[in-house]
Amino acid sequence: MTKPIYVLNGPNLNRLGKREPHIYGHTTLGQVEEMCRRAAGKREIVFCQSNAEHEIIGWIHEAIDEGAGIVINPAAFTFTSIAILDALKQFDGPIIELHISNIHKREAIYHNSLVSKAATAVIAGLGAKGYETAMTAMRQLLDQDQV
Ligand code: CA2
Repeated sequence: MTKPIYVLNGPNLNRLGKREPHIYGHTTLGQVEEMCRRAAGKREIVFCQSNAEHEIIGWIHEAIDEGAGIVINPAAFTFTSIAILDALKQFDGPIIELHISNIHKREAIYHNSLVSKAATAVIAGLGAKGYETAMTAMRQLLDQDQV
């Protein structure tokens, strides 16, 4: 059986498309999920969002046991959560860290990602389309490793 790709989303991303469209665009998280499912092709995806750190850690543990790859937009936890970094470090498969906005163009508090230290690759600044790019890249990474 082929293993799924986990697509994990952190705090406030459930509000996507509803507030601050000048930064995050007009696409809702529901539309992002549809986009990811389409881009995943035949591969199953587990798509989740939570405002709670412990839930995201729980899904990372699940991915460690059952998953092929992780695409994660940790939102504000990117810069604060050593717990998420520690969980991701236990994962053997590819990890793509994703941000809708270009975090490096923003205020200094958005510059130092802890999660990047565990990521295989980082995508930032492509808007919601970045999720599609991440799924395509993840499929290629998994195909090349035949996972
Ligand atoms: O650009 C991204 O994807 C971010 O991960 C979004 C986070 C921010 O803390 C990161 O630095 C960059 C914030 C998510 C907030 O989501 C909202 C969505 C709609 C309206 C307001 C906030």
